Amino acid sequence: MSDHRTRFLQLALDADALRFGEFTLKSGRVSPYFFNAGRFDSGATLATLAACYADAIDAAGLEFDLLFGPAYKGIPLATALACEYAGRGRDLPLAFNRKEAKAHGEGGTLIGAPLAGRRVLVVDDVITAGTAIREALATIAGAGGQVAGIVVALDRQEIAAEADRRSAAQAVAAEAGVPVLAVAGLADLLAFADGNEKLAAFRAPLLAYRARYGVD
Ligand code: OMP
Repeated sequence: MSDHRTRFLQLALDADALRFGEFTLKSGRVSPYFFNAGRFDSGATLATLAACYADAIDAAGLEFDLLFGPAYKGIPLATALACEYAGRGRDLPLAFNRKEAKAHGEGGTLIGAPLAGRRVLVVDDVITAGTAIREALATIAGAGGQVAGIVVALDRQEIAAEADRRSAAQAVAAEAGVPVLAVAGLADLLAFADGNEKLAAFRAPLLAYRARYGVD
């Protein structure tokens, strides 16, 4: 497993961003694990996380010229990533949206650098069925941006529906014609759990969940 995957999974465990038990997802599925990116709640954890994102993006060789963080969880993630790239000598424009349009002041739902004519990299926390990502793609298209790719910390690698055995990430990538990258996926989590005594008890429920909802 590549270094940024292991670093990310260890960080997520240490920050309690990755938890095991019984969780009902947005899709209604009951999952034995949950990833809560809201737990990356300090400067140091966000900086470490951003370095993992940047390593995953650079390893994929993706080309883009603006970072977009969908509200809400994508906002600190894209911001931290912009700071990480600045530290690596690349000053990238940054934009994000608000969920409720503002009727006064500057108005609208978009904040930050203009998207028009730019190759946009969407930075979000997790992809399950792809609903949140599809909303972000519509926002970017509406603002005249060109989506260059999507990066999430965790790809849960789940089928979107019984009729379509592709993962949501695969379906979104095909629809949008751009890569969907992840720092780590469920397969990496299982490999990580293999060598980790504390996670040994969670392996069986994770495998059962993957057998039910995971990509083939
Ligand atoms: P999709 O829109 O189905 O891709 O799910 C992404 C959203 O699900 C995230 O933005 C979260 O609101 C939520 N979520 C998590 O945060 N962590 C998980 O491990 C799973 C989910 C989820 O509900 O599927």
